[in-house]
Amino acid sequence: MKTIVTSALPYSYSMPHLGNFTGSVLPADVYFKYLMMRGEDAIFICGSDQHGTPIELKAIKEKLEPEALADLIHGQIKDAFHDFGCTFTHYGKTHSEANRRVVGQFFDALNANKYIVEQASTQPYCANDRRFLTDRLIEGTCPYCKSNEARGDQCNNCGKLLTPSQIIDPHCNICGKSDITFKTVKNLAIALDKLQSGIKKFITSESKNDWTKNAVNKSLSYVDEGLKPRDITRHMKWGFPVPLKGFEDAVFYVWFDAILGYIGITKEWDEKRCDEYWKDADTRIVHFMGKDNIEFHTLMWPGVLLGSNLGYRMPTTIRASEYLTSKQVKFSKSKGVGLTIDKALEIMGPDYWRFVLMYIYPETADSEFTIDLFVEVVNKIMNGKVGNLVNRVLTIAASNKALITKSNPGKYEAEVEKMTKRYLEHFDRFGLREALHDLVALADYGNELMSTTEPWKLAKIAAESKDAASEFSSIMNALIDIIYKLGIMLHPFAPSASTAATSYFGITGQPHIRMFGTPHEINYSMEIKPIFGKITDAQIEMLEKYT
Ligand code: B3M
Ligand code: ZN
Repeated sequence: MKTIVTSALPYSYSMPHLGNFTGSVLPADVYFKYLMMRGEDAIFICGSDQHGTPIELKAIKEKLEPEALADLIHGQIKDAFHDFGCTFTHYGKTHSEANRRVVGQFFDALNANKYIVEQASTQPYCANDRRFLTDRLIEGTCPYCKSNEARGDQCNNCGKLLTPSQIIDPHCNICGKSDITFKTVKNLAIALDKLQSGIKKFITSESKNDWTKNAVNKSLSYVDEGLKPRDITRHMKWGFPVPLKGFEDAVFYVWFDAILGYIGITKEWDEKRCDEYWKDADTRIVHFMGKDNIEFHTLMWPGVLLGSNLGYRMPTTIRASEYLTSKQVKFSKSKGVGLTIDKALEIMGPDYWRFVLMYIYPETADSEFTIDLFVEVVNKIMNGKVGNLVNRVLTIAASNKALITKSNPGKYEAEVEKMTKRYLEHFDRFGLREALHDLVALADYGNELMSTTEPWKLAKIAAESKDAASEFSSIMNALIDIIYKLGIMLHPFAPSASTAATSYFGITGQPHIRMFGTPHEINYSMEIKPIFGKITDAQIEMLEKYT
């Protein structure tokens, strides 16, 4: 079986912040690393979402071509993900020749299959700026939840899809004025109404594959309300031109070519292997995203795939995270301020962020990031529980190596095995945060074993007492086994610390789950160094700058 893992494609108008990263790229990378440890045939696809109004606007402001700006930021984002230890099979972009071809091919197929309809819609027009206001350019009050966070396409607060005319008290996001009139324009739309029964069938059958609850509930409630044709073109300049007479002034709507970007980016990676993955009946497709991206992946995307009927696989698993929020530290992508991922790495190395963010990962409910929590997880858990255990076991073992003899699995091994099994089971059902907590539980078990049995005391009397010697050896075998396994289990979460910990056992490169069961011995010639450190006051001060 093949697996395609994707993360929602970050908009390349500004650097993602920690909340964005935790919502999709990080869990996707953690899961992909797990699949690699399992030796699965998997690829990890992501890239920059380069079209859309915000980039066009920012380009106008910065007097750049939108493409030049989008490529510039794309490069910066790509570098930051690399620095974060993310191992994409390919990190591409949506404004590529490969994606342009994919979009054209799907559009033609949808059109030939009669799923493209013309829709006249009234579009907001700002008389002051003399332009149509797309998506994010119009803001106002949401007709459903009455928050003032409604945008042209979606409410930021309740997540409902919107059309601009539904917005109450709209204003223009460029000039801030309410000098808005609605003019009639023609757009092309995908007839989701005609695809409704297929989409519903898809949701009901595929959601059995570990979809997050929010994804199932939201998708079903939209389908039950009844789907409507959804525009796939926009009257603006930046984007892929629409290859149809009468639409020379329009481009494809950013979501249409972004969602197809999953295929376009895979083509950009490898034209031939793309189809080997996407068209194989045995391929599993796992999409990670934030909860605000659900509808696009569970309604529009399957609609595009079903309606085009080009033989590409439908999504298998939808993993939509809740939000990582922070009242204390600033997270804002649209404003481009706050703790962005590149800035975060100037403070602490990638392992610390990855571990902490997954430790509080908003898997089933929003989760709040605070500096205190960050400090606590780094100091008490990473360094205090995991790092110290690895260090102490290595040190005690190194100074008493003659006393440690290979023994049969003792009473502790069964417990250790149960704990690693739990980690694997959680991972297999996408319980990423739980898997990390299982890892910490194993470290707790090791620490408890150490403090209740005090092996260093046994070592001292081992010369006189045969019982103490054998007890020491059996405890040390268990502890060594624990730190060996912890080293492997750390890989998806803290890859560098995992490399450091497993290197004491002669493992070079990426660890593998099957190594759990292989014999392992400490390489005593290596210098013992801590795998994690504590956060310093200077680092805390740097973090506080973002409050
Ligand atoms: N660019 C992500 C966002 O809403 C959006 C995802 C596209 S996934 C095809 O920030
Ligand atoms: Zn305006």
